Amino acid sequence: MILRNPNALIWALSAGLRWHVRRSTRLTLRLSRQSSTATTSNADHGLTIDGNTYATDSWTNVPPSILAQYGRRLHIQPNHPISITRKLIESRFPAFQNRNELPAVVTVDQNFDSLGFTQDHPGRSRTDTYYINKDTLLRTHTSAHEVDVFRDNASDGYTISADVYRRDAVDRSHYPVFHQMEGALTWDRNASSSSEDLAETIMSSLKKLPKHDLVVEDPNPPFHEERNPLQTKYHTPEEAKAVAAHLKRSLEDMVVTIFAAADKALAASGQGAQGEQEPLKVRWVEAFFPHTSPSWELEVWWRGDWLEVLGCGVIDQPLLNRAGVSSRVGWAFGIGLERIAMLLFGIPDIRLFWSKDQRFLSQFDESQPIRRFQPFSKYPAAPRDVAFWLPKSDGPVVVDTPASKTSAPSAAGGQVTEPMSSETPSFHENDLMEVVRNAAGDAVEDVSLIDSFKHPKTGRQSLCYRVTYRSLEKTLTTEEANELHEQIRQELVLKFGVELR
Ligand code: FA5
Ligand code: MG
Repeated sequence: MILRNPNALIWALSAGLRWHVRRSTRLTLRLSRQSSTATTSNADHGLTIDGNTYATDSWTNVPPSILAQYGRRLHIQPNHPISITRKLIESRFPAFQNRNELPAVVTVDQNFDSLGFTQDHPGRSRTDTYYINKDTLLRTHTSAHEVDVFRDNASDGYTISADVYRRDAVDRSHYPVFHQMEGALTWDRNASSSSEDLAETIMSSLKKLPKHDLVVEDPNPPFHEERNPLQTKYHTPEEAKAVAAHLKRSLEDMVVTIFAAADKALAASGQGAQGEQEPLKVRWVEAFFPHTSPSWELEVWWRGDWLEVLGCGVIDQPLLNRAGVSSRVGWAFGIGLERIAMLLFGIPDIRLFWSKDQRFLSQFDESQPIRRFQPFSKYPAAPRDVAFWLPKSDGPVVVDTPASKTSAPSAAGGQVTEPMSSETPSFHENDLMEVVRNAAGDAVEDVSLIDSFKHPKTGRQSLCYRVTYRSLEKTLTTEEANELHEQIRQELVLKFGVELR
């Protein structure tokens, strides 16, 4: 059975035992992990993050490997490609207020409730989200701050850039810590004499946006009763259409700007003519977020596949009401800064952003035009497979999660349809990903399911994952790869009771 609905409670081990396992994992960590003074963890005394100590409880699942990465603030590091990308996007929204220092520890209310996430939304599960305790977590998206910033009502438009945290798949475009930028623009209904007047105001502001000649695939209707509904209680069709048109054009303009810069960099590097870059292709696909309706995702054609770069939509009106700005109407988006930076600079692997290697860092200079990243090394890959029988159980098995797929469910919404609630999975792939990350950290480039098989007689399920080891810093010896792999195999037995094959 292959399904994807992670409404899960997987932490089968008691909290105490879990911490024990985690702590011993940390002690045996062999690959370089950034150490950070921003955090300390202690099973008995709670977790201290940015000087605040939080009690831990049975919900706690944030591991030392994540805390070790806390506090780097790559999005505001001068000359870091994430920061350069942020500034370039901000420059397309010159009238917006930019908020770039909001702390990562938020409440369940901020991250989920305030945005209208249902109680059974998969994003809330501990398979998808890093909890500090049952009320407190590491934000999974910058939307966690929307209601607070709307409540401030300091400007019509704003951006929020920040580090966000997700228990997610492992591959070249997914990392458990990454950076998002939220952007929102609202209009005050009270400044217009009528609904028609409001729609017209928005349309005339749209006409002032820069034009582009990008080919955009957008077969979607402005809204769809079942798939992507208009908020009929609050918006007229004309209002929603105007907001959506303004939103899409603004984001297309941003993408065009990014790619113009990327193209220039490519040409300057001498790879322009017959380089890897194909003509820019983008498309809009329908999406679902609890905090917008209708909603879309924007995808860009990248290295032979559609890569999702952002989610967006017409802001849920009850959300604005909760923020005390019920007369405002508008749009919001959330974009993955790593994904954009990878396109912009030609950075092939998301792990590189965390590198402290001068061969990486010295290539970026915010006072200069964007320059193409020159790979300084490519160490050999060491693939190792792990095959195992799952323990017998009636619960669903969640595998083949959409690491590189588009329009996937995620810790922040984003799926095409509203998530269905389901039983607790007996095995969730994200837990395997976490075991791999804690044991081998950045030495792993990719983890993929390569075989899934149900025994016709016994009904037992067998899974096989390929873990591709490849360090960005050195050649891993056969022994090193074997040792990491063995540690992972043993931990799968210890944690999930699997039987190795
Ligand atoms: C969200 O996080 C929504 N909060 C976005 C949003 C904001 C929608 C405002 C509507 C209004 P999503 O889970 O799709 O949506 O993530 C947004 C973007 O973050 C993705 O398009 C992708 O670019 C990036 N992203 C998601 N997961 C990862 C990951 N593990 N590593 C790197 N980038 C990621
Ligand atoms: Mg998404």
